Amino acid sequence: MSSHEHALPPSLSVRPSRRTFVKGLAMGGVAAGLGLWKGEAWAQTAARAAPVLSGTEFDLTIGEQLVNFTGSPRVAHTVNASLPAPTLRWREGDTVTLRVSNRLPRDHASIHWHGILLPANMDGVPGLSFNGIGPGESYVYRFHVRQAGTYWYHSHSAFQEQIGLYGPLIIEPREPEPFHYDREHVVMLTDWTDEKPERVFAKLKKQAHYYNFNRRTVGDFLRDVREHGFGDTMADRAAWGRMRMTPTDLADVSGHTYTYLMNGTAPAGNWTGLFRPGERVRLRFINGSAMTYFDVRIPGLKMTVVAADGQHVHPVTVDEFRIAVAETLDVIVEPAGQDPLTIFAQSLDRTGYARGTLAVREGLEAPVPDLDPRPLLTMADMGHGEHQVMPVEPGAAPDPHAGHTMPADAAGAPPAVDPHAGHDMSSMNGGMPAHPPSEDGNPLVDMQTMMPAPRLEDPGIGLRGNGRKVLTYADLRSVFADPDGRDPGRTIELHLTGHMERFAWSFDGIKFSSAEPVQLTYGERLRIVLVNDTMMGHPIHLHGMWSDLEDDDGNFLVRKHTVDMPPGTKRGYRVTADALGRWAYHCHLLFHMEAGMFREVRVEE
Ligand SMILES: [Cu+2]
Repeated sequence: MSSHEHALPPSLSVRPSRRTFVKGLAMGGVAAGLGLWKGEAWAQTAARAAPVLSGTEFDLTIGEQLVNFTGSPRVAHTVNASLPAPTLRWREGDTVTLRVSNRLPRDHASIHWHGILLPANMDGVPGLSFNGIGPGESYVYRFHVRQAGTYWYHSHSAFQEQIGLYGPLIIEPREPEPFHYDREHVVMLTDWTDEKPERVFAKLKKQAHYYNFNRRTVGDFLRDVREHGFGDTMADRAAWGRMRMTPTDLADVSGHTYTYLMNGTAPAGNWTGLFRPGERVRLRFINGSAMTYFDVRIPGLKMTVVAADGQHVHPVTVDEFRIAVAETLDVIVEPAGQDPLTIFAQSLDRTGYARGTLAVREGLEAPVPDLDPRPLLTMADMGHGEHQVMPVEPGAAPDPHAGHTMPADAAGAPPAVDPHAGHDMSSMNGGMPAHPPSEDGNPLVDMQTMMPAPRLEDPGIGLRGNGRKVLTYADLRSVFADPDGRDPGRTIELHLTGHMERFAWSFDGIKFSSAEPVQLTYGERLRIVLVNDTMMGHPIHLHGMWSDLEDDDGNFLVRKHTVDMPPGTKRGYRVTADALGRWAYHCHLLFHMEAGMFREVRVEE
């Protein structure tokens, strides 16, 4: 028995057979149309670039398509039989018309244009923007393009985004850009699973640790005792035990089921982007994953970040960046010689990677780095720098040095924090935040952060002090001043909440199904403050309007459409409610959104 098996709970005696990272097939990808699939003669085709469609009129057909990334054919949902969907190229200032036809036999479908400013009925969210596109039906999207940059599009129906319905969206600017480049490549990073996403979700609901095989073992424990002493190790373990999670809970779904794709190509397939030595190459990174944060670097090459979420930023040169789900980053690289270079995108939990190669011709490859050591989430990650960790005893005063505590124990223990003490705690403990009353005694909430901070300059767990210059949000500065200019007229604070074991995710402990819309007044400038009370990162996306991230002092920092919220952080951003209608506001981790971390934002006169 391997050490992994010792650590698995008995309920997991039936496990996926592939316990190592799935590198996929060299020639995997879109295999054949359904006509061929029904016969016997389907064949793998070589990894290929998704087609590029440009202009102002687009016909997009959603259908089923056979793909094969691991040796087992599976049905994906695709646009124009392509995975990723075709790269769309628009021009700022044009009016685009997109006829989207749904050829799925049974399911409704939709396309949402991520990060795009448009009328609410063009946003593609079933239930808010429209009713979705029924099987055999089509929907015509038409709107004026008011921005430029790197974006993407994806289904907003059920779990279609996990099974292939996503593609890059590039908008050419009207004005020249503040940097120069000779060629460009889209680098779209996604996660693929051979399991049906409905089944993945059901397993997470039943056993949230299902895909987390990285349990610590007795051997690890003894090593901790050697290194840190018995008392500290015990205290640390007791604290983790009370949280009902393990320090390796970095991702809900891991490389044990996921194959990580670069432009629809598994690592073994080695997607390749060509360059000539000395060229300046623009790479448009898009994280189109359902659930995976990627840490990206190109060993031997510096990357100069020039845009984030499609919007220009002051250039900043880095060795590595973390890209949250739904974010985009544009970088310029200058490969000087003939040597191939690996684009290495490891998952945050270090259970796998996507990779590809920059090369002067097809067929070359460079060494692929080992995965970094798996980071351990410590209590100190949760908003406080001290390595002092104390378990919170029922009824005891909360420890201000512990990052998180539990508001209520679902197993029946008394709450660790007095549910009525929010304001008193603030005065008692200085930095202690007030939590919304809806979190108190809430069976959907098992943690609260005690010392939240913006931590904009923190590279994040697993990237600190790794010897490389890692991009942080503090490095991202828009090239323009606050485009609105008004001070926010009011502040809305929302807490990101969850219960790890129940796989329950929500805002303020209230799931979407029982929540009232967030009401905004047309034209107002307001501030949204998010506090992450959970131990996972959540990329939060507001549709239809920009999220203008503020720095530690509340000044405008950078314009984004998706704001990542690492565990224990508190971050503020400004929103101009300049788009009437009903808009989605949610965590972009697909299974978190589905579990309830979603709100309607309603902008009314
Ligand atoms: Cu989330």
